[in-house]
Amino acid sequence: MKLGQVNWSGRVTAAIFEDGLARVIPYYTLQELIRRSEVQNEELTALAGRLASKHAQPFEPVLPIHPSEVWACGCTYETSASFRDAEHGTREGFYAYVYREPRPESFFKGTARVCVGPGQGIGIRPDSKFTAPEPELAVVLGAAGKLLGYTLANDVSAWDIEKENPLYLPQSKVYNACCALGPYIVTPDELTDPYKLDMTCTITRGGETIFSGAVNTSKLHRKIETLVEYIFRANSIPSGSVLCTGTGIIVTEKDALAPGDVVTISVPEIGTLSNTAQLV
Ligand code: DO4
Ligand code: MG
Repeated sequence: MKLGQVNWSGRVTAAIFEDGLARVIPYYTLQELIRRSEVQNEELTALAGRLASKHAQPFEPVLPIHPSEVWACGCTYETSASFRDAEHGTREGFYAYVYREPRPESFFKGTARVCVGPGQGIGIRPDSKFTAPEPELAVVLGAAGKLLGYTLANDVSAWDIEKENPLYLPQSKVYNACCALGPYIVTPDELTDPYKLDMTCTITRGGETIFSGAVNTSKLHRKIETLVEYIFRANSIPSGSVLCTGTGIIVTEKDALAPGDVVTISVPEIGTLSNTAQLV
């Protein structure tokens, strides 16, 4: 099942997406639907199917969930770790260490406040000269880290700020419109193997493609369950949160985002997430 949200009757409303149309689930956001499924112990897909309108209509997907929290993991693909080590002036092997060691890198990416949906603007900090998209597979988590579904994330990052000093990582990662999510959340009964997804990313400027990259999630160096287990250690993350699993597509400084650039991330099983970069 593909779940998400639409604007219906002036409110953000949960919906099931089928064949290019949407069936709204009146009076529920996706967060509220998840909470209800947990309170009454009913599978999310069963509850959604039961409450959805029978009438399918054309709707544009908006932010698929207003997440309680967004967490992210890093250096989960070899390309991300080796690029960062090569870029970094001070400590050789700093990123290779977390790629190799059992404990993954994880960080707090923000809340719904910093999230944008399909078609909305992604942020470039005015104090960054090298902001890059990080296309990532993301998971939506329920109570106690139950995996409710998969979506796409853009962990937009001010890499020059991270490169200046690793202690600046939170400033490179967390700011207005730093996280795009969408277009849909695909439930695990429909997406049974998250480790064989072809992901592509393009950046277009003035209609011309200036960057294109691809990765298969088979290159993800960690199991998603392991990443979830680590972020939940001594850390009671609320239901309806999102975990981004790291980037395997690297955009270098020559293709640093400029205002007006369009970033498009696609995975056929999930959909296409497109956002235009803007100064925030
Ligand atoms: O180590 C810095 C962040 C890494 C990251 O966000 C990624 O690999 O996706
Ligand atoms: Mg990332």
